[in-house]
Amino acid sequence: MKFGTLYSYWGNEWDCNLEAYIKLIQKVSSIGFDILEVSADHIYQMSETDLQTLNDVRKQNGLVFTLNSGPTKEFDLASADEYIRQQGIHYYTKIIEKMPLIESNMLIGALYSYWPSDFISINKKNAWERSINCLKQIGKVAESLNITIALEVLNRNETYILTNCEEAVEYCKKINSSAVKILLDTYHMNIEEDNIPDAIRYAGDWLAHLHVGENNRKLPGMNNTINWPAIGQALHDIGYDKGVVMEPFLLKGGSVGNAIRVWRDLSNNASPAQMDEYISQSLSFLRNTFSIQN
Ligand SMILES: [Mn+2]
Repeated sequence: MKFGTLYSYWGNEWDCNLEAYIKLIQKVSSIGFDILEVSADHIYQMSETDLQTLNDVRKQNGLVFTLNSGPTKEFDLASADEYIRQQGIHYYTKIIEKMPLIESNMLIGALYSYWPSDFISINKKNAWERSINCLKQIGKVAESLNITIALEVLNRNETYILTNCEEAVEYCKKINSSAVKILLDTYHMNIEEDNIPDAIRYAGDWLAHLHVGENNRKLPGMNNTINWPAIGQALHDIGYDKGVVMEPFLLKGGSVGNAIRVWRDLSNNASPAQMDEYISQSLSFLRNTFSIQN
């Protein structure tokens, strides 16, 4: 397995420019991670020159990138508006076409709609049909470039499209693309699944990416509300050798705190050095826990 973290752990804002990414690459590599999960939208916005610089620094530091998309409503692949769906197809096609420049082969997130859902207009059957048709087209582009799209299963408060592993597998079977798989996230699973390890075993080869976090999105091992050894066992049972990426959110405020609904400090007022120490400990914890097999 390869271990990583989302880029936003140390800050309050989603924004991150090239200079900030370069510092993050160096920090995340020095902590011992294999993966830095970056914003798919930042990659979409960056020039080819900047992407080449980003890729050079990535290579020097021995990391791989995975791309995390939190899609906005203007690119909603489930929209009843044909124009919006076409905009979405165009957007994801552009991102996928840029991914070889940074040698990344994993695009993840709730690409089937937008995030978080406002639940204003809901017809799940129609939303499935529309988004499945769009993802068939995007899947073909991804197939041609050897890129995997891992659709994230969320909880009921953030989407109505995919809220557990079973329906995500059903949805992917309808897309029927070798490039389109699923992403499970322990934070969302803890709300929706009857049994988290069993859901991982049910996903089997459909599982292309795993997000890890405690019940309140603290770092894995910080409060052990999640049964990490049982998850490690389930990952071994399915022969999982792909990404395990933390999505920790400890800081309140800013665009990140507001989007994630962090209304109090969860870091125990940590200094920057303590934030580094927390995530370093969590990485050791996960590596140890997930390396144990029966
Ligand atoms: Mn997630």
